[in-house]
Amino acid sequence: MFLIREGLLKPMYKYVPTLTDYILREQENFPRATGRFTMLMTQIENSAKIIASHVKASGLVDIIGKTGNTNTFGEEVQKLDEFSNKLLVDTLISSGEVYAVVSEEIPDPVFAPKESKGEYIVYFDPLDGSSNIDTNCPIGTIFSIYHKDGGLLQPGNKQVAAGYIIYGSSVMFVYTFGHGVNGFTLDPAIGSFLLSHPDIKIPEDGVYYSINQAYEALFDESTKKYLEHLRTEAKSKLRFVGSLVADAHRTFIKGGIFLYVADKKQPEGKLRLMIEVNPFAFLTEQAGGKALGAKGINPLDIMPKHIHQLSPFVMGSKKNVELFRSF
Ligand code: AHM
Ligand code: MG
Repeated sequence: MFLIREGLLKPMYKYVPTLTDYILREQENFPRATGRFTMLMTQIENSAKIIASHVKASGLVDIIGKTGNTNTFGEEVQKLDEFSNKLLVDTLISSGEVYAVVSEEIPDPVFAPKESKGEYIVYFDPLDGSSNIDTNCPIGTIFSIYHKDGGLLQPGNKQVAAGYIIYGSSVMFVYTFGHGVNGFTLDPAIGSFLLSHPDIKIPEDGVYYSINQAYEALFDESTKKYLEHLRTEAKSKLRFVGSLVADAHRTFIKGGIFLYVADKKQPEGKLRLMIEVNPFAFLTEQAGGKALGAKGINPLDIMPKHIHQLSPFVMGSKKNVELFRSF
């Protein structure tokens, strides 16, 4: 210790907070906190690690074959989705911390049994971007947490926390409690998420725009004009993975804009308000960016009518989103 203090010996290790350290420290800011919320976050963290290990192994074991089942919306469900869904439902319901969970893969909410009912409602998409599972492209888990007192249908501005886990070239856990956004990268050697991206802020503007341009013929005139402007007048670059978690994550880090707008075939868009749009709108706001929902209003202010309600979604750097809005 003395040698280190005197600068005679360089320390070998630098202390880097883990996700668990960080959540525990944040809990200290709430003097009346009971630790239950920390327990819930720990359950999500542990599930993410298990899903990450399965995603990594998916090319090795025969787990990615399609099951032939379809989800609530008639979409094909693949085995990793089913696994991740079951893991999260079972873990959270048996944790004693949740009142109910709502999964993208299940039409109705799942309620915890009377004897182990907790205080929170967790909305989640267990494995978003499922069309990318067997292509080695990034996929992710999205979660959004509410206090049970507001009931199942609450506007996004009532979220207690929201975040996502991206299973990409590295695995990252990114979340907000409403005090900024922090990102943690999984160190596979020790099995811990380490703080790698403190206080993430979306750049003021960026060159990337992300939209499924194949639907352009179905977009309204103003969106077509906006895209034409990007192609001809602005120095823009198109990036679209088809995995919201990956496209939004890039937008958080590099700036730019992500859009999944309404079109003639999907008049309400494709993304789910409570499961996909609101968690990302909360994160976007906390990272200093801007989000738009139906009719260009803040999705966080929309009172949902249905747990699986759809919504158009635009998010990203303030300047890019304002430019889109000006069209
Ligand atoms: P999923 O939850 O079934 O994976 O669907 C949601 C995904 C988003 O991640 C992505 O932004 C979008 O669907 C892509 O849709 P499309 O194939 O119409 O471009
Ligand atoms: Mg999804």
